[in-house]
Amino acid sequence: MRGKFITLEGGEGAGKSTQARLLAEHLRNLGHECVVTREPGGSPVAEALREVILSGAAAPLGPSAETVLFAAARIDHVVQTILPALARGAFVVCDRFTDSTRVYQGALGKVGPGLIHTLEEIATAQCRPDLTLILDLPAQTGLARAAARRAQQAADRYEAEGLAFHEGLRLAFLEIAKSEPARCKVVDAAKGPDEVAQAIWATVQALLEPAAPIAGTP
Ligand code: T5A
Repeated sequence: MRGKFITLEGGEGAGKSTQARLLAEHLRNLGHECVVTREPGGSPVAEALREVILSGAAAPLGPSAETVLFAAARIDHVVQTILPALARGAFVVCDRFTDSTRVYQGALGKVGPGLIHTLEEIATAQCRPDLTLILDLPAQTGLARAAARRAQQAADRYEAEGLAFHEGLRLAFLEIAKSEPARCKVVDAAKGPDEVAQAIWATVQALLEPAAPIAGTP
């Protein structure tokens, strides 16, 4: 049986990596195989492309070229990491996926929906998340958390954008949640890590339960 594909999305410092780790621990404690991965990255070629993108080296090429690079990384990630794990029946918990492209490059980078959609089709090979958890919190809070974590290190390509950009990200993620309510669940990420983990677990549990039989069927 195919495994379950769960993605975590949201702005900078929303707690995606922290919650991916906590969710994987919980699933493993229950005896499930769980692969934790991330984008950009998650496979050797994609990790190499991550360095290029997040260093800002590709920024002068413009948002469309960056979108192509994210898609190229995703192709390798899906083929090398995600699909094999799902085929084994494992849970895959992924820190960012296609919604980040829709938001960062699409809504904020002004790359047209045609290119975003075409590259998404090519890169995902019909591999869609079963559940997307959108970690929502004020942009300023997320940026403060991200800055505290990186200490003296420089902000990366997108973290360095201004507050208006990050507030725009938040709104764009909430728009996606509104347009795809069956797949996306919004989680209040301003609470403490344990409370956020509990809210996430309540949502993920539904994926573990077998679907109720339809009345009248054998
Ligand atoms: N990108 C990515 C695109 O533009 N397009 C795409 O298609 C894709 C896939 C990735 C960048 O690439 C862009 C988006 C990003 O800018 P990244 O380094 O992976 O870069 O950055 P993020 O995904 O933003 O990850 P961060 O590491 O910044 O944030 P997280 O993972 O959301 O947060 P986390 O868990 O590392 O926590 C940050 C700090 O806050 C603390 C943690 O201990 C940590 O110190 N924390 C909390 N503190 C208080 N309360 C809580 N509930 C907390 N949860 C965590």
